[in-house]
This record gives sequence, structure tokens and C-alpha cells, in this order.
Amino acid sequence: MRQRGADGLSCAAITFEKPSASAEAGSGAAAGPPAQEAGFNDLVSGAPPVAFLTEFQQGPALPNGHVQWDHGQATVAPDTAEAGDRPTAWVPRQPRSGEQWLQLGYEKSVELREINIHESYNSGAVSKVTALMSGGEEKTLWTGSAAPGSANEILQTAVPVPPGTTTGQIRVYVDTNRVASWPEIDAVEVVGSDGSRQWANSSSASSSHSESYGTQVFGSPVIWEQPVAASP
Ligand SMILES: [Ca+2]
Repeated sequence: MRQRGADGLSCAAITFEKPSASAEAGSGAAAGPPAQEAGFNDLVSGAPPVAFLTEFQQGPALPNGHVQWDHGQATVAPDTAEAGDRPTAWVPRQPRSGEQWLQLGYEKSVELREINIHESYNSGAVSKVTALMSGGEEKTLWTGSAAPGSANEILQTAVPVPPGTTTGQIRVYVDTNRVASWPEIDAVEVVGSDGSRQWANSSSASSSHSESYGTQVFGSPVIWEQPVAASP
């Protein structure tokens, strides 16, 4: 286990168990243009045009139910099996775009003891972790500069939380200017003072790469008319 100490954090390289065949297929199939090609072919072959346009603009969803690189990809347990630019992690809309944040919600509000951030690409951009309190206050739990790992390394960064903060909503901030390309976060676990461990079940973000997926590549929405079948 490789340790990386900086600003009171401890980090460790993570080795994952090999994912199931379906999860592995989903991760690999959605890594870029092949997924778009599949959508276009579906349209040509007569798939419902409305469904196609929805998928087209938002980017295709993966088998886990979330659009690739969306903030939803940081919910539930880690599912990015290998380090690198993987669609099963949250990614800000643009690299080197200043401060961005990922907000995660958990089923049970607990007194926090530790927050474990699983970075899966260009680690080292995490700059602040906060708790969203019931009264609307945003409470800073940690801020600083974590030393980066290598670009292609999955790191778990443990953020200790002093006693006295009870919440079910946290934010992880990244300073995207600290790393060369997109920082990617696979999952974030909260550990309670009661020993409980939770993965997120809701999410939002300042931006997600999923937002630019359709518009950046394909332009403005278009109106597609269902082709009329030829008379026999
Ligand atoms: Ca994930």
C-alpha cells in the first residue's frame, strides 16, 4: 500500500477485484465514439426517434443507469476497475477550469469520522471537503493541497473529520488547474463515528463532462421526423 501524506491526509493505492462480466463490458463499451455510433445505427434501423434524441443529447447511459462521466457515476460503491479516463467516474465538464465541486448525499445522516475519496484519474486535484448542514450552512472539514499520484493510479484519500459534524450531504472540491487533465472521482464513502460506512445515493455537481458530451460533439438539438414507411 503506497502512502501519500500531505496536509493531514493519508492515501493508498487501491487494487480492485475483477468486476463482473457485465460491468466490465459496460465500462469498456462506453469509452468514446463506439457508443455514439451505436445510437446512430439504432436510429437508422428504426429505433424511436424521441428516445434517440434524448440519448443523443445527454450521452448514453451505462448499465449502471447513469450517463457516462456524470456526477451520478460517483454514487454507490467504486465501479471503476482500472485507473484512467473511465466513464464510470465523475468528471468536471472541462479540464483546467478552476474550482469545481461534486456534492453527494447519503441515506443516513451520521456524525462523520472520515471521508474516503476514490480518485481514478489525475489524482491530486482535491482541494477542499465540506459538509452541508441542516440549517443550510456549508462547513469546511478540510482544505489544502494533496500531493498528486501518477495520472493512471487509483488512490483512496482519507479525510479525517473531527467529532461534532452530523450530516448526510458533503461536497468534494477539486482545483482542476492543479492537474494536467480531467480529474476523475469514482466514488466517495462516508464513515460515521458509530462505525457505519455508506456510499452515496444522490448527487449533483458544479459541472459534469456529460453536459458537453452531446452539445460539444453534435451541436444543437435537431428535429427528427419518423420516416414514413413505403406503401407495399
Ligand atoms: Ca463510479
